[in-house]
Amino acid sequence: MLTENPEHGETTATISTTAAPGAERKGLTKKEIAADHPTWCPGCGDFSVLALYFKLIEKRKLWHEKITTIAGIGCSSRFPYFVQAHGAHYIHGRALPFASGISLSRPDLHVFAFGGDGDAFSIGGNHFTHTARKNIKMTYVVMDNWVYGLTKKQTSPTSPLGFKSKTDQWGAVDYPINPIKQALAAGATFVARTTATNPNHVLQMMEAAMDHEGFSFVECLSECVEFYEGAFDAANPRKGGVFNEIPKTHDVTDDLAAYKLAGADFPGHFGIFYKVNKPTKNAKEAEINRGMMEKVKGLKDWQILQKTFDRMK
Ligand SMILES: Cc1ncc(C[n+]2csc(CCOP(=O)(O)OP(=O)(O)O)c2C)c(N)n1
Ligand code: SF4
Ligand SMILES: [Mg+2]
Repeated sequence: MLTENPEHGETTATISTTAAPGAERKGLTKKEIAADHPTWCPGCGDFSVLALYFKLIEKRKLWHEKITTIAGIGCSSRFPYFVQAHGAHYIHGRALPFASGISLSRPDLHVFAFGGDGDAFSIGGNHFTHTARKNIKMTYVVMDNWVYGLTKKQTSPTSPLGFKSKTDQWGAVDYPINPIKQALAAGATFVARTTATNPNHVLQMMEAAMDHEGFSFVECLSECVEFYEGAFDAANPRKGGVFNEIPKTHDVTDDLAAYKLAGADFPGHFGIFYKVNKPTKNAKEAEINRGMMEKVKGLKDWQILQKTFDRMK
């Protein structure tokens, strides 16, 4: 159908992202969304995240051309290969700038970025901070396994003290970062935590993140069975651990309370730590664009160029 593009004031052919009652198009089936066979090790936590992403697409009736799946480099970042939709397996640590460009230029798309703890907080640490503070609309799911999986066991920024790896043969000596605190301090407007062993909760967090108007960050514990087996057993009731949801009394608009909650010893809490509504960079840029379009209304391209040159004289 033809609709007015609210961001640019143009008339473009667009298709609504959700099927209205009686609409001809049906939601996608898992078969239609799944691409390649995942090449992860059997038992890797990332399988669960992928399965729940498919479920989200199915449940929310998102269509191929309305989703984009971006990732950096790492085992977890192979994600877009396995999704039958637009996306990119981009550069290590650079998923967010790439996803930002898409989000800002294509307001009609749902932009999802996936990646690992190394990708997000080591090489991509700067991009994480700036994407969060700019409040660019997208959902970023970090599959945190506390290790560099793809490169076969190096210490990551979330590896706990004492973790023995190829880069810390005598045990990690550097203090790990806390992804939730990091996201809060950077200015993310939606901050949540979940674990791949609790599928219902993962889906719940991904849905809430997708519905958030702004930068939504979800830390998802996802075990690397090859290089950090048992890392998250303490958060898994099936392995004798506990899954503690954030208390119902927690005020999600209180950043200090969220910060305090995030400081609990592992396994800590799961759920939404923080959620506030703040204008996005997308909305602010769209406003500037609207103003500029108004100024040049009715002018031909060469006349706009001439105006620019005149200003430069
Ligand atoms: C610029 C650059 N530096 C280093 C690498 C090597 N490298 C690839 S993936 C990776 C770390 C992956 O760890 P993480 O992001 O936690 O993902 P995981 O494999 O654990 O899912 C590294 C160091 C690279 N590909 N590019
Ligand atoms: S190495 Fe670890 S993170 Fe990578 S696929 Fe295997 S289990 Fe998953
Ligand atoms: Mg990792």
